[in-house]
Formats: sequence, structure tokens, C-alpha cells
Amino acid sequence: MATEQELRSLFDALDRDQDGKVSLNEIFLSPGLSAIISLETNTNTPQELLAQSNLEKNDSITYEELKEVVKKAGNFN
Ligand SMILES: [Ca+2]
Repeated sequence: MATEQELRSLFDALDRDQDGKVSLNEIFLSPGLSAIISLETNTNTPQELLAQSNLEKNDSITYEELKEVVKKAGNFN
């Protein structure tokens, strides 16, 4: 379970270049954080997470998209 605040700080920590999007590369750079993201989104891989956000052709995810995936997984409160 994650609150808005927890999800936001998790996202900001992953977004190393602070461009408002978390790229596949940034996810791979933070294995500890990406493990938490996997739990909150019920996904097994970063690729699966990006597919869940309906952005298969994109290699990054925005905060709003991430939040939607966490909500769909039933882990947002
Ligand atoms: Ca970024």
C-alpha cells in the first residue's frame, strides 16, 4: 500500500534527472526502489510496468501513469 505522499517521493527518487518521467534506465539504476514499485503495481518487471501504463512504445512513465497502475493494482490509499 502506498499513499500519495509515499508514491510521490518514490517517484521523485527514481526520477534521477528530474524530467518528470521515470525511464526504463532510471528504474534499472535503482533496484531497491524498483522492487517496491513492483510490489505496489503487482508487476514483475519494469517492462511489464510500462506495458501496464499503456505505453508499450514509450520507455518512460509519468507520475500520473504510475499512480493509475498502483490504483488498478488496488494498492493506493
Ligand atoms: Ca527521468
